[in-house]
Amino acid sequence: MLYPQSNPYRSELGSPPFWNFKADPQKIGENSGWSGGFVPDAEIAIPGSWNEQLEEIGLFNYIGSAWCSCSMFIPKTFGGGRTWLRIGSADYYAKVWVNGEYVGEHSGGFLPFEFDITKNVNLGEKNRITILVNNELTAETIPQGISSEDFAQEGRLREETFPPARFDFFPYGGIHRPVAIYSTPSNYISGLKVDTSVTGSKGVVRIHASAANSDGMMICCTIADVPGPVAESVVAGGKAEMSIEIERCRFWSPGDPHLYLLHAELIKDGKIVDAYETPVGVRQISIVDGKLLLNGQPIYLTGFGRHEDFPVLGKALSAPLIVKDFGLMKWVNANSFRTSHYPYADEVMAMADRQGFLVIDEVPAVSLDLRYTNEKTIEAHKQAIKDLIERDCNHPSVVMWALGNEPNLVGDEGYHKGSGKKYWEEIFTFARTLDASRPMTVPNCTRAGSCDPVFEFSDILSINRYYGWYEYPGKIEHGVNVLEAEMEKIYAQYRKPMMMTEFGADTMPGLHSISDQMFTEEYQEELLEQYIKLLRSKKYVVGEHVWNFADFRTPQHFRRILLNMKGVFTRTRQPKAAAFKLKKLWAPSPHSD
Ligand code: BDP
Repeated sequence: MLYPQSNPYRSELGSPPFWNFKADPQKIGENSGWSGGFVPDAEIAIPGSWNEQLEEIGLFNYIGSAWCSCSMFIPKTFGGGRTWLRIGSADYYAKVWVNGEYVGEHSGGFLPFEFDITKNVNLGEKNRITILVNNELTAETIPQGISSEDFAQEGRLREETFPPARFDFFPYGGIHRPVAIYSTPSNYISGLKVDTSVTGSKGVVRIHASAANSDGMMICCTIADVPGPVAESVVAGGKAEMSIEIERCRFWSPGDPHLYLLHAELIKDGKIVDAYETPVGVRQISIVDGKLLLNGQPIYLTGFGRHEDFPVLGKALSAPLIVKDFGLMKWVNANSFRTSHYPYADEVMAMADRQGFLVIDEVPAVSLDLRYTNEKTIEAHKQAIKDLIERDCNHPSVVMWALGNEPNLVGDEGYHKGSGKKYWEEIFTFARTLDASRPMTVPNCTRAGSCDPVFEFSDILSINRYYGWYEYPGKIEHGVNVLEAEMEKIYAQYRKPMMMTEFGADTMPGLHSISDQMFTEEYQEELLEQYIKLLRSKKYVVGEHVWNFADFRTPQHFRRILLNMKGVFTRTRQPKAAAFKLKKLWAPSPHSD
């Protein structure tokens, strides 16, 4: 699925900022004909989560169905071929009608989806888009859900959160990324996948194009500012393959995130009928002799696990916030981040390409509880991997896939007695068929321990540890000693590069102490510094990601004061003392180029 763009052959229309909204807790909307129109409870801004936005009408903790509807005028001159409706993301399920006609549905949050609405729209008129969104999760969805009853049955009442969740971030509901209507010609380029490699000073760009209704037509590709012949290939079975070599190539890296512009044209009887262009960063990622290499040079990742979260917006895309967050990450000398615990917006990934950030791109399989997985869960997990790799495989910034996060957080014994190995073997094997060019990992948690089956399949051993916080509270030094012993044990067993994907401490800005006291700014600074000292002393460590970039909202629980406070920046992006400490520790980034 290509990101929409306007050019002489394609047009794009963004949806209006405010939509009609109606919660549907009894799920009566479909039978009551709301797909054809409903009396709204409120207006909602889209992109936007309903929770904080519509708190005043009681939707702060709302988990369930809700209807969103808007009207869009589509000019007569729009397109002329096919018309598409693209939804940047809806968490976690959406069913869609155009002018009262059903056009499709989609399960799974955090990723875009689209429908061909050519037959449903009236050009030169107003058209009504109606979307039913639902943010309920089950044992068979990715991420998995949990209910109050489950917590009670498992005797885990003290772990119960409100709203109930298996993960430590707020389960916002809504349409979180932009909605657009766009057009393509009827013969059109439907996919443009590139992979790149580095041979000496030469860069090779292999292009795997797809085109619909175009067999026998020609696809021609050029790269702006690169002299040399056009690469061209005839479309057969909807596909065309070609490659372009760039002599004296400017390779993409954090120090020089150079992007070439690839331009593709679809040619029918000597006439251009469609065109599409996409930025391409030429770079190669590899693991050699226990080192993570970018274009043959070792790289060391400094940065954060993050969240898409901000007051009022919830999980909504906000362009100013993207600019701010990248500015702060640059300021603090981070060179990378992980899209914990789900795919981030297309716009974030494109910014990472332009600014030269290295990204660990994560599938939303967070805190999987294998006691409750079945064939449907594993299929949903594979689909989520497929969709993520398909969407993000062209981004040079993506240096690794995280196929999940912290499986077996509950500490089930069966996980180590076979269920874990079976599950992860199937998942890794599947993922590797989709992309052989990037390392894959799954961050491991303390509960899953030092012989977590994910280590066997991961290219990089990713560990999340909170010694000096959840374990050994108040005792940073002891925590770091325990961590060192555990790291040595894991490394001795698996002999692969290791990365600390999470470490940190909740911190209330303004709390201070001259002795080690949890929640103070000094405690966070000290813990991060001690961990980093240890990590730097181990040759097999290839990166350190602090948890978290900024404070973020969580479901309610006695261990959270509304937010997870492990941010190095507050939720509104003010620096805590640790931000200044990291800025020093990360300047200049130790092994990055
Ligand atoms: C880790 C999880 C992360 C949590 C963090 C914490 O990966 O989602 O927010 O712990 O407890 O286990 O702060």
